[in-house]
Amino acid sequence: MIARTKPQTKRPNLYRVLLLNDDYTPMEFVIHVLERFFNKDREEANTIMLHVHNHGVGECGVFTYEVAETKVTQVMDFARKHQHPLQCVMEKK
Ligand code: TYC
Repeated sequence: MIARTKPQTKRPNLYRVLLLNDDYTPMEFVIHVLERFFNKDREEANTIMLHVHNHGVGECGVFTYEVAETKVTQVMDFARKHQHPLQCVMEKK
């Protein structure tokens, strides 16, 4: 019998975390979310926020499943706490 070995490295599934546009969440709040939960500097946060504002959806980062799920929960809890309708979702890459 010839023993075969599979290549050992398997890449984890990755998930995009996305912010969705709405008409009510203040731009400044979205920038703060991007700084606080996605470690963006002010300039990049502003760019992403404007992209979402203009295109309806935008990527905040790419993570493994558990990390992505945690980010979504943190953002949704934070938005709810401040009574903003901001929506954050994840999708498989
Ligand atoms: N459209 C919002 C406004 O004009 C700003 C906004 C940007 C809201 C990004 C949500 O994910 C969002 N105040």
